Amino acid sequence: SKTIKSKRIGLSKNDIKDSFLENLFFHIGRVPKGATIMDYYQALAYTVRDRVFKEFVTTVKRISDEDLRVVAYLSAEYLPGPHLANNLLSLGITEQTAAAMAELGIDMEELILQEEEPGLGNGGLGRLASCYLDSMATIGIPSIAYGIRYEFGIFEQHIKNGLQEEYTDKWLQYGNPWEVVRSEIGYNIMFGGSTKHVTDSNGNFTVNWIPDSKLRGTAYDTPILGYKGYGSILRLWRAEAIDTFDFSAYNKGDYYKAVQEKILSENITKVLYPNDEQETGKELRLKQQYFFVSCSLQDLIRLHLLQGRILDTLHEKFAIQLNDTHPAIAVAELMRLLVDDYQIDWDKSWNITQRCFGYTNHTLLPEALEKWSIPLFRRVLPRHLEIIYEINHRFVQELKYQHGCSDEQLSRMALIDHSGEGSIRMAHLATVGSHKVNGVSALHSELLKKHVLYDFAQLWPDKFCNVTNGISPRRFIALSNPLLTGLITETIGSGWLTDLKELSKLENMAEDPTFQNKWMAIKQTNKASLSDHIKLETGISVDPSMMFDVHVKRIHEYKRQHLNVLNILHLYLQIKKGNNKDMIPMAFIFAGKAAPGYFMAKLIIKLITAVGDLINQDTEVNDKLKVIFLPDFSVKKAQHIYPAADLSEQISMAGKEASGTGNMKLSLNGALTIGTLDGANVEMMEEIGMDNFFLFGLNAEEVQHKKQGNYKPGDHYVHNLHLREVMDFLISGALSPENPKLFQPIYEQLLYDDPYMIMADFESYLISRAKVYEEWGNQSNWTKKSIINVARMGKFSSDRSIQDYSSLIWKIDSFQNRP
Ligand code: DL6
Repeated sequence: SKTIKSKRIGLSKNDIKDSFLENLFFHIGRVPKGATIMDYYQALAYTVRDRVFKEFVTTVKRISDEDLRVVAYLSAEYLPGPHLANNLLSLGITEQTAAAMAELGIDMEELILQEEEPGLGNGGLGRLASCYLDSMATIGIPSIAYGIRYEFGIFEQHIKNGLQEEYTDKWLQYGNPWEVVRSEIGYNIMFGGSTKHVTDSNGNFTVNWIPDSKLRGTAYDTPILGYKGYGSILRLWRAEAIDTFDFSAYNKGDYYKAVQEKILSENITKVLYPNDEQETGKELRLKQQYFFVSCSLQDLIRLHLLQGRILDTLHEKFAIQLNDTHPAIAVAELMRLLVDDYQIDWDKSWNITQRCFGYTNHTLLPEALEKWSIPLFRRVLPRHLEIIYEINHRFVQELKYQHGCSDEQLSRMALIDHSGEGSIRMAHLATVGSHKVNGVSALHSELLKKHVLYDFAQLWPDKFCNVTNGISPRRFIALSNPLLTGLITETIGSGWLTDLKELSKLENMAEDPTFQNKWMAIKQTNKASLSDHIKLETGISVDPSMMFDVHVKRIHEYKRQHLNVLNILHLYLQIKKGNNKDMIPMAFIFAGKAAPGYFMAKLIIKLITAVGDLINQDTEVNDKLKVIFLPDFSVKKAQHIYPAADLSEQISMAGKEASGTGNMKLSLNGALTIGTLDGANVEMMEEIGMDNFFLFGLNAEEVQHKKQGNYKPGDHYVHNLHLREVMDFLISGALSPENPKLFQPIYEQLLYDDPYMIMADFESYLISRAKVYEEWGNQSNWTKKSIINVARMGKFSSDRSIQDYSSLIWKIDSFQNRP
């Protein structure tokens, strides 16, 4: 049995081959003859999963044996990307697995392509959570991540006639070999109804919540393996009915009612919400948040008590991190569990609660700061409303009597906003209920203290800190860019994969012509491969010798994809006028999803594709310019794009992008950045140096100042000829002959309102771009800057971010630092 065991998890080519055939037979019920490519993918996934489990089980045993403190990461979104290639990398078995498959006549790369990625997030926030899981497992921070197992993740984006269309995501259609259902780990979750306050004959006061519906959350576990490191777990909750079948209804012939409860319950985890809709009225969304939070907290309490501990020490065992306000209801839920279910007194419960939680804020956008209407809250979570009122009451008393706050301050800081029908400010609940609050870049953390949470920062300056975001170099360099990874490793060794600062050793090579040639050749190969991909997806040919100017991220007005488009139109008009002698051939590559209900964002996609249609077909222009919109941006697609970029567009209006992480991914793949002083761009520029970064635009303070003054976007139209030309062109009908007024809303908004200061930044953008063209003209110099960019980006590893969280907030030591 020993040999079977070791064979099952062995890492040699032969062991992998044997396990693969075994899994194909026993798991999938197939022999190679007659197996489909999907059968092969699944068999390989099980083969790799077995090996991942070994590491995972070892880590769990160590956490339990050594009784270690654990991070519980609560996030409503994750974007892990495909697991197979990442797990092969983490296990260090990519080569022998490819060889094992080759011996069976199978191309491993083809199997890797079969995997549907779990699109359980909208964008940066979800991907950040997955980078952090990767880093916690790599460094060895004991961790468990909790979330929602959405049956349908982020919609699939199709582009038809230049417009975005949304289709249901089908990530589970062929099953999911990476997860294990833990049917025995499940919790009952209650909704609605009313509360009953009871004092018994001994004078003990209790509150009973009498819900009007209940369902069950079941755990689905995906093991996560760090790079040559430790294990962690992503535990996602699926909603199920407690009684899946109502026999009495069935017996009465009401077949629909017999399964109605099952359908209603399962709805809770059916679909990921795109992040655009108005919060008010989104009952299902509130239920989702509460559902996953309650399951997770009940699970933590179970794990804690299982070890024979008492709840008074919950905060000693767990550091619970709230990823934005989506899980902020956890503050009230933990109070309910401690006070109502475990009868711990309020003050002690509050002390435990505050010491458990840390809260990360990811946005300053007022429309993204969650608020729940009180009538809705009362309907869905009546007991929590009472608890929040009580937290608020005590907090307001403290502000008034201990800190002497004015009525104005009280109403600004309260958890309840009394305007209209009244609402609960979830960011305030998270702030009051946590011992630490952090922003995600230095600038964002400062702005958080200066604006959105100003009063709280005045009151509790020590509560606030910054943890600048980071990205996983495994996912976004090693997996995405194997050629660059090879060159870097051959030059400085492989230490950089777990200590990104080691990239600084590349700086010595920045001016070495042989190294530069290798660097350029790799970029060229990556561009050629992206060109093939573009051709396949869109039918458009792009010459890989063009400069690849890349703007990939969610489509949002504050991210200013339309500023980029105005410049493209400017270039187009220059060519048309014959001013194109020294123009550098450029391919503008866009990708990103617009929230389905966000009219302007969808119009911006239409604008990009319309400009593309005009330019790509015009033979007078298309050897100088190409405009591509790659549909359905995802982690998988992003991995093709980042390695091929020459220029990275990070052009949000200063003060709006909390951090950005695409900026880091592109720069770490050798793209130079054109950007504003926003989010983490600021720190990137500090590290990389002004000479190697194309800065432009107003800074956050100037934006603020202009907004408070008498900003007239039309003045820029009047004074800047180039701007006037492109704006006039926008509504000339040339872009949309069938509907000449199509882009009028963009035109009018820019001219008369311009909330994102596009008109104000246009000229500065063009000046900065002129520097880009100049630098591009000297390819050796450009390559030197590209190498320097990579060499100086060591700070932006998610390993560093996790170390910061561990030391500043969680006070958790990694396995690496333990004897
Ligand atoms: O922190 C991750 C990511 C940042 O990089 C982006 O700058 C920021 O926009 C994003 N924030 C959100 C918040 N959304 N909501 N609600 O996605 O977080």
